[in-house]
Parts: sequence; C-alpha cells; structure tokens
Amino acid sequence: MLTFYDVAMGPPLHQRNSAVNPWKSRLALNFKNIPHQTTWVPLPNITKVRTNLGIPACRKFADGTDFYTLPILTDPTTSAKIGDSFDIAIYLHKQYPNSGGNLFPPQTLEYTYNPGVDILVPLSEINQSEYPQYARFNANVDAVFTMHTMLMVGGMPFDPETEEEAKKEFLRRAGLSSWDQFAIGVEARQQMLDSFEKALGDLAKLFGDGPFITEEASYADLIVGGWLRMANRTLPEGEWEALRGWHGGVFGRLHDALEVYAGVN
Ligand SMILES: N[C@@H](CCC(=O)N[C@@H](CS)C(=O)NCC(=O)O)C(=O)O
Repeated sequence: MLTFYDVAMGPPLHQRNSAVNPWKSRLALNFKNIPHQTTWVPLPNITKVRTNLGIPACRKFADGTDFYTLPILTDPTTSAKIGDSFDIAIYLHKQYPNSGGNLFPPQTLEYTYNPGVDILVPLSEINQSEYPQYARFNANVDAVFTMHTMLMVGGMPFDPETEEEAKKEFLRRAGLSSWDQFAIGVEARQQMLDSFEKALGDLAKLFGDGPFITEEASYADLIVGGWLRMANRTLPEGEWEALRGWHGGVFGRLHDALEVYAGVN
C-alpha cells in the first residue's frame, strides 16, 4: 500500500483538505486507480516529517531558506519517496502504466499567464526533463491562481490544535504581525475577484465546452482541478458559486467531472 502525505486541516480531516499540490496528487492517485492510504500531517510538523523521510526541500522561501512541503508519496514496493506533486504524477505514470487513465497524453497545452509582477510565493519548479508542455502548463496555472490566493487565505480551515502556530508561521513569511492584516476590504475584494475572472479567461478557452481540455481527462485537467478543490474549500460560498459560473461554467463543469477522483482514502 502506498502512503500519501497530505496537510491536516480543520476537522474532519477528510472533508477539509484544502492544499492545492496535495490535491493534484490525490486526484492523480485516484485517476490512476492506485490503492493508497493518507497520512495527515499538521502544518507545523511538515519539516520534521519530510526530513525524517530523508527528502530534501523542493521549494525555497524568498530569503533563500528551505521550504519543506507536501505532498509526499512513498511506495514500499519500489522504496520510492517522492516529494513534489509533478514528480508524483510522472512516477505514477511510469511505474503503473497499465492502471487507470493516461496522465500524460501528448498535447500542446498552449496557455501562458504573465502576472506582471514578481510573485511572492515561490512557484513549483518547472521540471524540464520530461513532459515540458505539462510542466509549463503547471507553472502558468500555479501563477494565475497564486496571484489570487489572497481571496482564499481567510477561508483556510486551520486545525484548531495547531492553528495558532500555523498562523504565526504564515505571518512570519508575509512579514505581517496580525492575521487581520490578511483581510481585504469589500471593494478591494471585488476588484480582486474581477481580476481573477478576467485572468482565467484564456485558461477557460482551452477547455472549450469541457468538461476536459480534450475528450479524456489528463494531468493538465487535474492541475486545474486541484486549484478548484482548494477554491471550493476556502472561498466564501457565494464566490465559489460565481467562480463555477465564470466563462460559461467551464470551471464548475471541470470540478464536477473530477468528483469521481476526489475520494479520500
Ligand atoms: N513544488 C511543490 C510545492 C508543494 C507545496 O507548495 N505545498 C504546500 C501546500 S500546497 C505546502 O506543503 N505548504 C506547507 C506550508 O505552507 O508550510 C509540489 O508541487 O509538490
């Protein structure tokens, strides 16, 4: 049985998991129909868990220090330990070619998003070695959603047991001193929502009538689907409903079509 490490959010764990990169991998595991069990890791324990498994950090903070993250996947049959969502998808694709769907069918995936500013949150590194179209797509989709994650921060379902410690760490990273400073005024929030909708226009075009980019789902659909899962868990309900309906409802259709792969083991 494979072990999948996901971020523990407010109880019940299996209904509140919200972290985007673990979501991409969870959707991929289910899409590939791979039996696995989840280990829930509280935010403040991620560094310890990852270090104990001997997996180096794959992100860095703006100040150059290591940023230890999830997801992690361990596979006892091969002793593989993988600590990046994109690498996990490639691993599943190669190690289990005959199980489930095809994560990486050849396709061009032409989509770019230029945020116009330096993004504070370091983005997934582009793994140029394989499936560069997918790696580029992952980076661009990460960019468009990351630019608007401020909308989601306030709705993150922290686990009460570690909430204080987790919030303190988020504040440290952002150089802020109180959680209220993350709050956005009503007007600024509406502006950010408008910007989000507009920014997602080109991505929406790729899906046409949907629900997927092509006839069958691929890892590209799961990348967007992972972000939609996070949005669903963290946006106020009215805003989530609005997002579902943007651009002719493509994102709502994609989210619903991926429900079959969203089960938590
Ligand atoms: N490139 C990595 C990025 C992973 C990542 O950023 N994970 C976030 C959750 S989506 C995390 O573990 N954050 C821990 C924290 O903020 O302390 C991947 O794709 O797996």
